[in-house]
Amino acid sequence: MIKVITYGTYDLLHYGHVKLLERAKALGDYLIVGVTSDDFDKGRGKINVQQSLMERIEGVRSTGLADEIIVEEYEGQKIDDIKRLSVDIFTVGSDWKGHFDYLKEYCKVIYLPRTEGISSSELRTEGRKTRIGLTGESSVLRKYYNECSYVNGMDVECIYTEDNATREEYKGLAADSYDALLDRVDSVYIVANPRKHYQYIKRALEEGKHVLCESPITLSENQTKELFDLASSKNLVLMEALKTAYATAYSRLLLLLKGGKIGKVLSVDSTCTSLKNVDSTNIGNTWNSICAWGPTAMLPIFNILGTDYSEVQLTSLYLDKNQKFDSFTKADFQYSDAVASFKVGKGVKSEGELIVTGTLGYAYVPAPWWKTDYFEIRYENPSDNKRYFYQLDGEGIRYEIVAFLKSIESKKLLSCIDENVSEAISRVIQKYYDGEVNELK
Ligand code: C2G
Repeated sequence: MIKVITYGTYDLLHYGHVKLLERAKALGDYLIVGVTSDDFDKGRGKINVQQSLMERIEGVRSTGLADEIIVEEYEGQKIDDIKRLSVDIFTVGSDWKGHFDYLKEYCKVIYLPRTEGISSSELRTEGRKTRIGLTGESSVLRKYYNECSYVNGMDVECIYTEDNATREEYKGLAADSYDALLDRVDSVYIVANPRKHYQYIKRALEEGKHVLCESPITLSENQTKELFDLASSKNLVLMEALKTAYATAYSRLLLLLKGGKIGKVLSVDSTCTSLKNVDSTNIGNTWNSICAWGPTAMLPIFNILGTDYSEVQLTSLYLDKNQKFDSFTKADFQYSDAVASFKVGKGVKSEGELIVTGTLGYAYVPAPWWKTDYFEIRYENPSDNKRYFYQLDGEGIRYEIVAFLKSIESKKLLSCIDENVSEAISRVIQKYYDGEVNELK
């Protein structure tokens, strides 16, 4: 009996896939099809897969061509499978020509003709296409511009910025005003000065546009609530942009903690600082510490302990008190059964780590924890410690844009940040702006 094996994602199964499977089957007597797991695809940069693993397996099964279906989960697995399943022929489409020649040591390798004119990427783009406009003055805008290019269906239509250098850089895309930008798009990404967020978001929602807005959404809890209500009444997506929430390492850490890996959590302590020059001549337009870093630093606190704290105390060092520019803020949260703290700074430096203290052990995420691909769970006995590594592409921004696009498409909020977390972030920031702060002199 000749055993043949082939692999693929098989997203939105189409004629090209079926043809390939038919040709593969014809090479032997028994066909094994390896369907890629979501993690495996993410690891090789295929972040845009639309169907779940189960749906994709079902697609392959429905062709009736596979005698056996397996899941491809890790790099190097093909060699293991070929040996374990006594495979005679490995085959794949000609788009991979030469790529799998290393398998010739274990079995015959055949590249089959690929069907031209059809692909999952085209099908994905057909079903979902949104024209997005980017607005704001921060250099983060550039990162979003670049990351959108990795997401099929998310086309940057235009950019509105008051920053001359950025406008010059994206001359061909520049819109003359925010309203002109809204006229040309279905959705908007906002990274303007946080004081402007409320007006910008409201205007976009009133115009029927979906919104992805950098954290904090607004500087007041009520305004944030009001905007979420407005979005939901108009069936629009309003999503807080906080890339860390989309980093695989971070979301896996949350799952492990929920599963009791370190016992009961007693304390969450996060630090985020940057030493970037703060332009003291343009302080009004510069993001202060609490806005630039506060939301990121609060994210693990609210994700792990919830938003129902009984008290929070803020202590700040001001660079310019009139303009409410803090170069450093420390917050201490009191919960009924736990505590938490964060330290944020601009023009101040500390170790940017995240530590979660539990009754059995602790989680340690090294600096810069907000864009890490790695963490450790540590115990009293170091030989029990475990290290966890994950893939991180585009600092998480890419996955966030995919979630935004999928939310628009499915008309269901697929944000990793619950509304109550966004509201709690705004609540703490409001406290800061209301001046309920101990001041360091
Ligand atoms: N294919 C084809 N014609 C098309 C599209 C795809 O013949 N128009 C083939 C591919 O060459 C591949 C199979 O169909 O052999 C599955 O394609 P994908 O789902 O795109 O999977 P791919 O990323 O090619 O995965 O480990 C994974 C494998 O290396 C291949």
